[in-house]
Amino acid sequence: MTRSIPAKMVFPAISAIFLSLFFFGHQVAAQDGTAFQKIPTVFQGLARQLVADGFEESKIIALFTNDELKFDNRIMPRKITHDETKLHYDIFLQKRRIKRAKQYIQNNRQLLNAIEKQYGIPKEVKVAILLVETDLGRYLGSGLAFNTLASMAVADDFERIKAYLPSSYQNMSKKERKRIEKRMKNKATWAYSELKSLIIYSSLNNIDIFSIRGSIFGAIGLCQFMPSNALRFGVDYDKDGKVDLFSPGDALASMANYLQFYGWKPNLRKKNQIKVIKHYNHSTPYAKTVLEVARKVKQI
Ligand SMILES: [Ca+2]
Repeated sequence: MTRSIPAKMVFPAISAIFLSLFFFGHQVAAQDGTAFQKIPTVFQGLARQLVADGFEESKIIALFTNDELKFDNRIMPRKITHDETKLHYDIFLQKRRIKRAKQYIQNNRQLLNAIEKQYGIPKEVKVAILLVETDLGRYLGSGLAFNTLASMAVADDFERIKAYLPSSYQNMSKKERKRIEKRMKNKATWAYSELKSLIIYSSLNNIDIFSIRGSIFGAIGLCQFMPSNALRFGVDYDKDGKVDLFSPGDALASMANYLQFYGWKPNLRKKNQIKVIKHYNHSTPYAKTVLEVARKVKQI
């Protein structure tokens, strides 16, 4: 999952496009609020906030009255209790996975070589990331990114999610509870920002937002970008007019663009390669696994 960037860093050009797509003083046509009553109660405040932040009211109401919309109480507890150090990266070094990664390179050699030539990131590194992130596109998440991010954005009330936290969280000290509450608020704010990026991404690229699957934390596509990164680093590699992170060309070029931005260059020492990959996922075991998979894949 790529680490997201602060909203203020999103390119001004994107903001300009965003403005032209979503503003135009649509608030002038704002309805009297009765339309909001059709939105599930848990999401009404969020929908109003999006409109207050400039999104077109009719579009927001359409999103939040869609049949696919679902609130999931389990998202925030998962985010709060997620422990990167407990993930087992060893499974990605299994022979059968390495074999499939090699096969993936064989099947997509032309595309991978062209992207490697353009961005300078070895194809084995990109395919290793693809393997670790989505098992080469086999696992793209079971939920819809919109539902995940919207559910996280409204879950800033401890009492609302308390019942869904593990038993070890049920009898916390006051100090610990305060820490968790603060963390929840930060995550909810982060999810709100990513939700806005997702709405803009789907609109800019003319992709139905309710067709976009995401990880349990809202990362999307073969490359598992957070939506803010999809906006900032997404590349329309196959030139079909949209950045579709579920298509191999766009996803791999976007990934290469991201790694290049964060400092990947030829002949980089291993410790610096690790540094760059940690921008993708802030975990040393993750970065080391990616490089080890790449090394094994490269072996003939
Ligand atoms: Ca494209």
